[in-house]
Amino acid sequence: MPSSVQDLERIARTLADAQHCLVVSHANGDGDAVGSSLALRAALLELGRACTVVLETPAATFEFLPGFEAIQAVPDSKNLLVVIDESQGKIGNLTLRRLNEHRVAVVVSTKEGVLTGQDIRIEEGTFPYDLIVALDSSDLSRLGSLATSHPDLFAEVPIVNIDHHRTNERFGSENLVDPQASSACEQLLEVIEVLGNHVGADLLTPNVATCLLTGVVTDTGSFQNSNVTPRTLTAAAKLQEAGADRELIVRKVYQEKSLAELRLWGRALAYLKEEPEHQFVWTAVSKADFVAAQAPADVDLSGFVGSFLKQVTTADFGLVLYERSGNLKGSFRSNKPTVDVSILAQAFGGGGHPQAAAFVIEGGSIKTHEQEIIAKLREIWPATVA
Ligand SMILES: [Mn+2]
Repeated sequence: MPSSVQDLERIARTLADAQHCLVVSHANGDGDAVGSSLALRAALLELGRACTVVLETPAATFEFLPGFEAIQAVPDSKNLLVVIDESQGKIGNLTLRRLNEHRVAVVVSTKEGVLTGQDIRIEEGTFPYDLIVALDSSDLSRLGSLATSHPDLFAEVPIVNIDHHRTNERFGSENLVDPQASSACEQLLEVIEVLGNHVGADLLTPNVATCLLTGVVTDTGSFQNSNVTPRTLTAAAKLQEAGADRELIVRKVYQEKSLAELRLWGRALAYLKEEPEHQFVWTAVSKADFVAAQAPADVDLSGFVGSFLKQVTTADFGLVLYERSGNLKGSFRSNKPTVDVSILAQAFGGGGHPQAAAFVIEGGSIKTHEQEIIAKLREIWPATVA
């Protein structure tokens, strides 16, 4: 169901009421995750609110987006409360005094009666955030280790969940889940417009627009995928009108490739395999390939399936398997509007969209899993009768 005006207004009111928002999205952030997070940050800063973005290993491709340098790997912890019991004496003044390089004292002067150490207690305070916004994430485990390593944060602070994955678990205290949206960025544009109307300010600055257009462009495979609707194109037109730097996005995302990345793609192309009976193509890139190509370990090969394997007209879908951080990652792209690869990714514990989906086998490798994965695909992907 597309979001109703009431849904958008409800989310906008919640955002307007928050003083310090924590924005999170899935690990190994792509253009939609990083773009939507930084767009929301820029809009909230414009509104005079505080905003912290925490992402686990966002793709370095998106370093060009305004605010990327402010992304934190971990959230700020709870503050501490120094609680003073004034029944024996009244506080006159509180000051900070630096004692040496490592020690600072809180100087408490008394204006009436006597205060002693027994009247002072340290208590656990609160998180600095009064709202969490999760973007482009179907469930909290997608955030990487963030939710599991900060369980109190996610239990205590209300969560707004804005996402376009069909499999979204509606984990938020408020949910804006719209599988018909091309991207979280397309949804967020609508939210930011309503928020702007609500507070009487134009929040769609050129920086916000550039971040949002990045997510729309990358999640639609440059407007090639079947998730593009008239609403997507209207969103893109609005963003361009608002000053989005389309040229910068195209250059940084599609044109600038390092020599190492091209060498890696060369190895992936050389290994390309075809399964004619079952109509799919796949390739596998090992850790040794990354080393031989002198490519950084965080190169995201899903772009490779999008650029090359999609061109194989005889295939229903393409798959690239690659080893990253001790795990085996699989990235699917559908080559036909009728082929839903999210079902295939789900068979390996992953998920995604009909046109683009992925899975991770923890501790997996090409050597131990490639044949097993291909055998399973042969089983689940029916051979078409010519
Ligand atoms: Mn997305």
